[in-house]
Amino acid sequence: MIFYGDDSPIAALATPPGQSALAVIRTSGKNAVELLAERFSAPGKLKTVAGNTIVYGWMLGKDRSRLDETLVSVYRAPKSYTGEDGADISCHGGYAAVQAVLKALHEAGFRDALPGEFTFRAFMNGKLDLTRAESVMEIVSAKTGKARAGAVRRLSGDLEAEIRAVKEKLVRVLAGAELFLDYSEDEYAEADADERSGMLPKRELAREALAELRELAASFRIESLYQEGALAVIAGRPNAGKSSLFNRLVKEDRAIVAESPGTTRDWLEAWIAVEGIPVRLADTAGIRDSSDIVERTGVERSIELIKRADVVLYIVDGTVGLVDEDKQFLHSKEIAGKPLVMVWNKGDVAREMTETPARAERVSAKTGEGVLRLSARIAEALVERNAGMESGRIGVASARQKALVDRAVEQVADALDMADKGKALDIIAPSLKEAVDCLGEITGEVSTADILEVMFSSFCVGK
Ligand SMILES: Nc1nc2c(ncn2[C@@H]2O[C@H](COP(=O)(O)OP(=O)(O)OP(=O)(O)O)[C@@H](O)[C@H]2O)c(=O)[nH]1
Ligand SMILES: [Mg+2]
Repeated sequence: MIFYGDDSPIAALATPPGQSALAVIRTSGKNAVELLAERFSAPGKLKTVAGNTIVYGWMLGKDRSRLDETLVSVYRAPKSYTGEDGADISCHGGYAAVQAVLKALHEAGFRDALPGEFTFRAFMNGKLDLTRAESVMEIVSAKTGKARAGAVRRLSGDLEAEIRAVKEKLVRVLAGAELFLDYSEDEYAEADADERSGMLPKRELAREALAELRELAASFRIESLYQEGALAVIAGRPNAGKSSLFNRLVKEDRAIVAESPGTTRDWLEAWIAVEGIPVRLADTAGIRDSSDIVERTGVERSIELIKRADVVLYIVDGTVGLVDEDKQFLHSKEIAGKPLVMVWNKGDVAREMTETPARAERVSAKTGEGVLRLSARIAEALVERNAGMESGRIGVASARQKALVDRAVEQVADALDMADKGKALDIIAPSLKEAVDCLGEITGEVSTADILEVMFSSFCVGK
C-alpha cells in the first residue's frame, strides 16, 4: 500500500502518452538526483551541478547500453516545484523511449507517482496553499482563455489573499470577544456600555466579513461557468435554419442542411467558445407535430434537451415570421423561465422583424451577418443567469471551496443573529471559531489527511 506524504523518490510521465517530438518525465524525492545519476551517462556532473541547471547526457540500461538521449533539468531543495530534490528528464516522445526510461528509473529505485503527488508534496512543503494547488488542475483543464486567466489568478495567490483577509477580520472579532470572556465581573462592569449592550464587540467588522463571504459564495457560479461551461440548445420550427446556424457557430459543415423540413432527427453537439465561455452547442430536430415515428422521437429528444439547457436559442424563419406553432412553444412549460435568445434568421432575405416574446437578433446563417452580435447575446444571457460577482474580483472555483465558504457564511450569520438577540459571548464565540476554521481549511492551514487524499487523487499523474 502506497500513501501520499512520504518523501520516497517518485517518477511519472508528465506529458500525454503517444508519439511526439519530446516527452517530459518528472522525478522528485529523497536522493532523486543521486538515483538518477546511477543510470545517466554523466553521473558526476549530475550529482554536483547547482540547482536549476540543465545537463546533457544519455539514459542508460542495466547493461549500460544507451536508452535515449536526454536533457535533464536538475532541481535542489527547497528551490523546486515540490520543495524536494528532483529532475525533469526531457527525452524523445516515442512510446518505447518513454517506457525504457521509466523502466530504468524503476530499477534505480523510483516508484510511480500517485495522481497529483507532485503538487501534494508542494503543498506539504509549504510551496502552495490549497487554493493554489487546486488552480494547478484548473489550468491543466481550462478550455478557454478566460478559464485559464481565472485559474492563473488563483495560482498567483489572489484567492488565498482574499480568504486570508476575511479570516483576519473574523479573527479580530473573535479576539475581541475572547478578551471580554476573560474579563472578571468588575472589569466587565467597567467596559464600554455600548459594547456591553452589544455583547459582541467589533460587530461591524463581522458584518463586513459576512458580506464579503456572501460575495465569494456567489462568485462560484460565474467561475464554474467559465471552468465547466454551459449547454446552449438551438430550437425552432423545421426549416428555420437551425442546422445552418449550428454550422456557422461551429465554423464547420457538421449538420446536414436541406430545403426539406424535418431534416435533422438525431441531435448533434459541439463545443465552441463564446466570449471565453466554453459552450456545448446542440442542434436539434425542428419542433412540430409529425406522424413520422422517427421525426416524432427526434422532437421528443429535442424537448428533453431543451429542459436541460442553460440557454435556448430559438430560431424563427425570418421569411415566414412568427407563427402560431412558435408562439405555442414559446409559452410552453418546457421553456418557461429559461434564458432565451430569439433569433430572426435568414436576415439576407427576411422580412422586417415583428414583435417577438424576447428581443430578437436578426442574423443570416447563410452570410454570417449578425452572428457576432448573437454570440455576445448568448454570453450575456449566461453571465446574467450566473451573476453575483463584481467583475474583477477573484472567485471560488471548486465545489470544495464553495461548501466551506457556505459553512462560514452560515456560522457568521448565526453568530450575528445571536449577538442581535443579546446572547452571551461564550455561546457566540464557537460559531465564529468554526467560521475561522472553515476558511483555514480552504487554504489548507487546517486540513485532515482524508480531505487531502480525496482532493489530490483527482489530479492527473505527473502533476
Ligand atoms: N437565404 C437563407 N437561407 C437559409 C438561411 N439559413 C438557412 N437557410 C436555408 O433554409 C433551409 C433549411 O435550413 P436548415 O439549416 O436545414 O434548417 P433546420 O432548422 O435545421 O431544419 P430541420 O432540421 O428540418 O428542422 C435550407 O435550404 C437552408 O439553406 C439563411 O440565413 N439565409
Ligand atoms: Mg436541421
